[in-house]
Amino acid sequence: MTTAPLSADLIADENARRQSALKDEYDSLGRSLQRRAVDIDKIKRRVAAFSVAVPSWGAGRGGTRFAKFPIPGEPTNIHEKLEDCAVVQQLSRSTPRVSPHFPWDCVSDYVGLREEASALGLGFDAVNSNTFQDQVGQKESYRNGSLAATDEAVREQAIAHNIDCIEIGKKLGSTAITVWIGDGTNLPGQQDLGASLDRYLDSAASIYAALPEAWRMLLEHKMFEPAFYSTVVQDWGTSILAAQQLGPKARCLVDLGHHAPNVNIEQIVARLHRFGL
Ligand SMILES: [Mn+2]
Repeated sequence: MTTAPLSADLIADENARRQSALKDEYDSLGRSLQRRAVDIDKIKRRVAAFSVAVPSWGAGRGGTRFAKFPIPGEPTNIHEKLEDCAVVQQLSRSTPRVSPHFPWDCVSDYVGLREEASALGLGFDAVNSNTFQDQVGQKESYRNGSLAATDEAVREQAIAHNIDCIEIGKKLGSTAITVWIGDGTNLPGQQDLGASLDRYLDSAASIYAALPEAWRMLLEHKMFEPAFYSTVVQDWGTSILAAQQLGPKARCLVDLGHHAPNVNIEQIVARLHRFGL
């Protein structure tokens, strides 16, 4: 029994109003594909099997460290975000999972949160850690980096946060953690480019060691931002080197918005796919 926000009757009524036009267009498409010897049912089965996770921060106004312009009715906590994600799932039937972000989505009872999501017809996908901004009451600052920081106490704090996220994910039924760091430099010579990667790899190995069986660690790269001169995990080259060094549970996560102009992102994904990364 689910408690989805939209009533089944409302969706059925709205669907019924569009049914005949949709059928007309679908049948036409089917005939068009048939003339090219393409079976529409075969495509339909593949599309039906495809699903994506909605990031919890995708509900609402978005934005991270940039200015945020409020909109009426935007969700203010994970409970309201789940409701919005449930609406997306009800309307699309292809987004059955939510990818939460911590500490933004922290609650006191994760077993309860999982039940709440389940009642909305949702499950949880990869948990996301956040060491790219300081949180209220946090002991060490990430202003000079996190997993690759020169200060060991900062690295320890960042590692512990990621392991906390894994522990939360276990309660939520997640099987992956996404790690993106904002570590980098603004000027040549500000940091040793080799040593900073070594520190990142050491820290990442500590997180990797805390992964349960069947979990994955998704490494996200980003060319620039917030650093202007160098970013520690700046492209898929560094990402794949890190994934290969960490082990088979590590994979490269490709954010379409994290590359230079004119970069062929499809080709990057094809290359990573070819090597199972
Ligand atoms: Mn991203």
